[in-house]
Amino acid sequence: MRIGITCYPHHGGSGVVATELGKHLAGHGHDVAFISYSTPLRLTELAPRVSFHEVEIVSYPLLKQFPYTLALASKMAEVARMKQLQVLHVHYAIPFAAAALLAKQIVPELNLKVVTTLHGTDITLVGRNPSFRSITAMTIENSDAVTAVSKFLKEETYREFSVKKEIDLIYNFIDPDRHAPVCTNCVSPLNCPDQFTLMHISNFRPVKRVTDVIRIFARFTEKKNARLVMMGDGPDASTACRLAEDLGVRDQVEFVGVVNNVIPFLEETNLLLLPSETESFGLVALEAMASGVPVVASDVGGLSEVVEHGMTGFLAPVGDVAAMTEYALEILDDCSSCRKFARAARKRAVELFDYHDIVPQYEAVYERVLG
Ligand code: GMT
Repeated sequence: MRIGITCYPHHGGSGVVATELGKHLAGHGHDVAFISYSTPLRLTELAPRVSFHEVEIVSYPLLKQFPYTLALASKMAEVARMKQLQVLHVHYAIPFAAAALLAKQIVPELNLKVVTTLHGTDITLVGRNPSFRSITAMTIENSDAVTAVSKFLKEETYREFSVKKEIDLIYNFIDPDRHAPVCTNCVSPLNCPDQFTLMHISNFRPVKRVTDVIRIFARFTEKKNARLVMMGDGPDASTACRLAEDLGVRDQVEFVGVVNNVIPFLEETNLLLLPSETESFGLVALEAMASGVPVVASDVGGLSEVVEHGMTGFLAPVGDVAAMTEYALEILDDCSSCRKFARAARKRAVELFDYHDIVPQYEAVYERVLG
């Protein structure tokens, strides 16, 4: 098949899923064309059958806000014509589904099919906004197929938008060979260190509650020697840094910024903290688990579909930093507990979210819409 993929190219789970999916599809012999304003973060090199097409951003005094959706739609149509695309698969509804539906009308002769994957905040935050609510519902109804990355998100979409469209549940995935503990049987050589490494990965937006991460870490260090790796960047990074200073733990917290390859960091991590306000899936939790890293997260959204409470980590109510600290201490209490959680985390990630099982589910959706 010939598939066009559009996503947000900067850091963020939806871009990661879109890019990894595209690479695996090309590995299965499909032609994949990425269409965006810059190269997706994880598209570090173009493998055979993968191409990248840049949407040009032009400036003109009249255009105070550049109409990206229109430029993207034109580019999608141009690339569709050039590459004879059959499917446009957009990751994140706003504004990509609308752009794809426009592109479909620009080149009616191609009979392009639009597949929209809902990732989370396109439904739970942005799509809900009155400015986007009706267009989000319209694009869901008019896509040829719609997929959601968790049961929670699928149900939330029906609840929030009262759409009739059939939504396929297709979970996010990992490559078990790439995301692997350093030593599969012993799980991690670092799972019983003198100093524990805790990690948080996000875009540091308010929804991620990064100050909760710092508070949990500060309480944790009252009992255990530890360091905290804060990976990513965003509006709340400086607030988190100030709080670490105020709580006297700044020296143990490293802000490493946006990182292309999280794997070497995960290999040195004992526990991931993800105390989000909302999380449709929590791809970072899955990537951590695949690397044998247990997770303490908030009990929201689709996180309970990823993290098995009491087995691969723990879930606690949003904002309950005391409970999350206790859970972190329980997991890292002794070597056997560390290993037990690490093994279970790896096992669940591989059994339920292996790309070998998930990517064919997307291929089945493409085949279905193409009739
Ligand atoms: O978490 C974000 O703010 C980024 C967002 C995105 O679009 O990249 O993440 C969403 O999609 C990810 C991939 O499907 C999910 O793993 C995240 O849980 C989801 N984020 C939220 O629902 C807040």
